Amino acid sequence: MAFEYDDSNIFARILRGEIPNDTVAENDHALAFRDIAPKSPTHVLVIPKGKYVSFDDFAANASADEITGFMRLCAEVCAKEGVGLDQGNQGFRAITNAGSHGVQEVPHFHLHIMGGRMMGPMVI
Ligand code: IU
Repeated sequence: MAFEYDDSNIFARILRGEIPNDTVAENDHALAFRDIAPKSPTHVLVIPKGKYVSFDDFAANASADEITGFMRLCAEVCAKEGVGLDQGNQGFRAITNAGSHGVQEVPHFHLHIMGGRMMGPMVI
């Protein structure tokens, strides 16, 4: 079964400029913005500009340029937010939820980059 992208999802609307967002960084292939309900001092969502439902959709179907652009923007966010390991920061957690078992709320692939506090153990 193919991945079915819903153009009415909230992140698609953000990408179309219909809804404002608190942008942290952007490049040709991805946008990073602050989560509207942050669960940690740093809580940034990184989304591809292309129409990908979930991590597995993006991993299977995005081009090499899209994947590189997405990943480099993640690195830029870590550096900008002062959580990346390269400058002696204390680190972060990067997670993505997929589908109903993953408890994904918004059906446009996004990576949560969370930091600024000690995370708890992974909850399963
Ligand atoms: P999830 O991985 O799909 O479960 O997470 C969706 C996230 O999107 C969640 O942390 C929300 O707070 C966040 N979010 C947002 O930043 N802006 C919005 O308008 C909406 C959700 I709706």
